[in-house]
Amino acid sequence: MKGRARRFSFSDGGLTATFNRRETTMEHLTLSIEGMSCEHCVRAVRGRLERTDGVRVDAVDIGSATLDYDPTKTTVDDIEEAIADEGYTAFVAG
Ligand SMILES: [Cu+2]
Repeated sequence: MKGRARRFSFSDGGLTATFNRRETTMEHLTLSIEGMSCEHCVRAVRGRLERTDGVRVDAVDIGSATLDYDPTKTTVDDIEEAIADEGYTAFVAG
């Protein structure tokens, strides 16, 4: 019965899409960051990312950052620009 209910829900595309949006799918992102050289840089980048709407910081190290972001609130470009505002150059790793 459970399986049947789930199947029915999946066959209703509109309803499923609405439900998924409300769930909010976070995207994972790993950035390489040029220009970072010490703990001050780590704090500057971390602080800026934490103030960026829709971003949840996982880790910031010298030269890299990993985070999750809500694509309905921000974009990779916005995140890279925020880091650029702090004076560093970020790009998607990998
Ligand atoms: Cu530094």
